[in-house]
Amino acid sequence: MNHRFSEPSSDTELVTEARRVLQNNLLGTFTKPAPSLYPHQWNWDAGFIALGWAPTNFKQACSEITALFRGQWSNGMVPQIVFSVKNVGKYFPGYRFWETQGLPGKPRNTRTSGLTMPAVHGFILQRLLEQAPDTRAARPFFRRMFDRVMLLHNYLYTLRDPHKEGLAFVCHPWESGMDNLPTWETVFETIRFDPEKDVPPYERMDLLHVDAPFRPRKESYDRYIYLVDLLRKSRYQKPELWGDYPFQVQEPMFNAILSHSNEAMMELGTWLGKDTGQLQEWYDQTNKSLNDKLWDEQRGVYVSYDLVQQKQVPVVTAGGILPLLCGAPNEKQAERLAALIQSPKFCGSPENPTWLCASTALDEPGFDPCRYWRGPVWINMNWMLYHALLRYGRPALAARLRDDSLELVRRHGFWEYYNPWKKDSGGYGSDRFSWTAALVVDWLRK
Ligand code: 9WN
Repeated sequence: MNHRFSEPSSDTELVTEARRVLQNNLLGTFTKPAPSLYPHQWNWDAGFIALGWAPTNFKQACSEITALFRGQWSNGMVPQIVFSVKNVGKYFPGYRFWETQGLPGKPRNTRTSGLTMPAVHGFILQRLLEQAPDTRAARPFFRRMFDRVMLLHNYLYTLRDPHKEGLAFVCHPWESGMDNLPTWETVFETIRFDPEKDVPPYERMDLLHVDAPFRPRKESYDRYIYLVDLLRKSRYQKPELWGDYPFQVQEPMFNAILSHSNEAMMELGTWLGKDTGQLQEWYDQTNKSLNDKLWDEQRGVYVSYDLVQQKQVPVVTAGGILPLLCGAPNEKQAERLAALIQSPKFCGSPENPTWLCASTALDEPGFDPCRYWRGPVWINMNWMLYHALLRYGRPALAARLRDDSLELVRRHGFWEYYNPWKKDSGGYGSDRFSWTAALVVDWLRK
């Protein structure tokens, strides 16, 4: 069901409504991503959500990050989900399914999943510092978090980068945050398993909240659960596990975010008087490898690389444009990426135009405008693309991404994702979605 504002809603009304969404999703130390679909704390959500609190409640913004890092494992991994103990909402896979309890290295007093997510925390911290009402008072928080984020980056550059290339792999689609990209289907086609025998019994909860055509198909869920089962049987993250583990993919957005966080951490580190040499090394190496290994010259976009099959996965997604965020592309590449967003692959045609920016290119065989990550517009992607395009001196195109995002929210409300086709415009997934609200606040803050 699509909620509409009584149009036209002013920016002030929009921000007031956005703050109400965050307030209603607040569960004490953290804010859940959505009222019922996602009742716990999620990793990259926490980062975007912190930006929504920062202008009016800086303490809560810091609390989001602190609460998330309470779940950090001793090897540095920051989990995809930190489960709420109080709020036993219906979510699958719940805490027990992950079998992480009692694992050495997992903090005993928190309940977490066994995967990680895009490392947005470095650049979120930098943006929080810019908004700190009292930087002196906030210094201990930033000092603590700097060390925690260093541990996380170290984890990604050691346990997730077997060839020491500066490119971390994801071991599950959920780690990418873009769980249902057609990219993963291409990878899964190479993985042999029998859904009858190799997938443990499970019961989905997402379909209690969202209609099936807007969520992943059963085949995709079987694959997600198959991988979780492999990981939990191996007790997670043991270096020797990766030898024959079938899903190891270097994805461009995941690495662009990590790289951008490295450069943000360099600034933060300089302010804190820390040595930033390691961050510089990581930053340089990741940007170089993004270009050497993930750039697809024919398509003029970055694509994923399957470490098991040792080949690129040629699927065009919005994530493939995001290395603009960390400064990896040269001007020629940037020109091709900017041209790609404005081409029919993302813009449609004058007769059938879109809102920017579809998560998967419109002409990909796996494109689906309403099924999550197969095509819908996501506000966090648009927010990152906005900053990426500003970095490369394209303010008009950046403004278009921001304006399209705000217009979608004005017309439909704070949805998890939106149909990119203007003729079928609408919001899907969960309504009153926290990061949509938070990033509207960030865009419209004075
Ligand atoms: C699995 C919480 C999360 C986001 C992801 C989004 C979706 C979860 C799910 O919701 O994933 O992690 O159950 O579908 O894909 O990006 O962090 O908002």
